Amino acid sequence: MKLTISLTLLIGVAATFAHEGHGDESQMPLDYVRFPYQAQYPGDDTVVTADSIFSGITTFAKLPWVQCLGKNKVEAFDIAFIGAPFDTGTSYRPGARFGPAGIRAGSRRLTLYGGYNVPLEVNPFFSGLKIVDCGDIPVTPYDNHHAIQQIENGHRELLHRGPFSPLGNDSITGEPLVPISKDGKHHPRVITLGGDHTIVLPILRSIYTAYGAISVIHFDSHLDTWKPKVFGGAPSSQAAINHGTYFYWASQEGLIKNGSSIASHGAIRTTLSGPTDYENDDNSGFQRIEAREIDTIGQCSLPGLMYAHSLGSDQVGTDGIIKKIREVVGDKPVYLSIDIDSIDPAFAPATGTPETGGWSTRELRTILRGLDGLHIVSADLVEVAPAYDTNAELTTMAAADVLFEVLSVMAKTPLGKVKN
Ligand SMILES: *[C@@H]1O[C@H](CO)[C@@H](O)[C@H](O)[C@H]1NC(C)=O
Ligand SMILES: *[C@@H]1O[C@H](CO)[C@@H](O)[C@H](O)[C@H]1NC(C)=O
Ligand SMILES: [Mn+2]
Repeated sequence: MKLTISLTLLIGVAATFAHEGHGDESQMPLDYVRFPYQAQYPGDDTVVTADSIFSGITTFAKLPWVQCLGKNKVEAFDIAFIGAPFDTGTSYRPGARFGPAGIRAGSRRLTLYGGYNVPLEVNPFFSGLKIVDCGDIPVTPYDNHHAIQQIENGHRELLHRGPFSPLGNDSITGEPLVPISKDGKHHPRVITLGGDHTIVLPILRSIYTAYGAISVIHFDSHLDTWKPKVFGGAPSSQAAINHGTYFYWASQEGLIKNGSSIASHGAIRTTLSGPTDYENDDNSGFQRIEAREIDTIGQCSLPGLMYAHSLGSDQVGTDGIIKKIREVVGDKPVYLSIDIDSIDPAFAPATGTPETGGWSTRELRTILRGLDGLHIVSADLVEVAPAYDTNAELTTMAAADVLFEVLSVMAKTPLGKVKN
């Protein structure tokens, strides 16, 4: 038994370094043992050390820690988790600088049973991709201008590192895939742990260098396209860049695709300064899906028939939301940004600007799985402020599980297309 496990370990490690790529089932996500519950005891010299999900150093999902921005500057990967512990763009509750550490703590349990995602029929940790936790980008808490530059530089350095696995061939035609990026290169994916939402401005500046203006799927209870005069009053040019205005700036800078059907907000339910906030949001290129639409989408709204008729079952509830998002972004390369406040504070209270009336954790996870097949080039999860969490780690667990869905969707779809 012990021999079998250590052989599996050796084969796994060997295969990982042999550039096997997609379809290979043998990546080892855990440094020491195949599954934590199989931890070996010290004294067994075939295993480095005993480790289990509640002990040892905490990385996202117990993935290997690679100092991607430090001594392991040349190490290649396919998907990297990286923290951006920045929260000095927050309007209400500060504390998201502890988000990366909190999300990692909430993610410890993800591989307890091995990490197979039942509805998506994939185990991202054994999909042949090399997935690592790069630690955090160094971010100063004293100077927002400098911090935003640090985040862009850190993200860019990861994004432009050659990926570990080749793109492989199309699963249907067998034709070799070519990159979908604008610079023609195959880039790894970066999943950023926020941090407040301001971090998405430097991230989109980084994404632009590889993909050009990008489509965005944004889950949030807020618009985040507010004009600086409306959100924060803009007493200085630096104050004008904050967690309620970064999409306004991203649009102004041409980082997100503009036009009628390119970017999509989901879970919106904020109050406004007035209806003009929605006009401004339209001008920033976004389509909105309000949180409450989950109850009504696809249902006949003729007077008196409000709840009597529903259309096809693929057009109501979470399916209706998924359909609407997919129609908006199509098969374009897309950046995914998730504010934990899209989930109702009953399930995820520890956040910068909580809004009641949101989606459940189950609903958001279902909607994210509905993005299966989209070309998600990178993603983030932001606004987790662990100091406001329950002792049961409700919010950080929700954040980790949401990212597990994102990771699973990414693992299923390579960032390539058949040349035509
Ligand atoms: C992709 O197809 C080529 C032939 O076009 C083949 O040589 C190669 O082994 C295939 N790669 C994978 C990962 O299947
Ligand atoms: C985006 O497009 C809309 C409508 O086409 C336009 O009104 C708006 O000015 C554009 N925004 C930017 C930043 O180009
Ligand atoms: Mn936000």
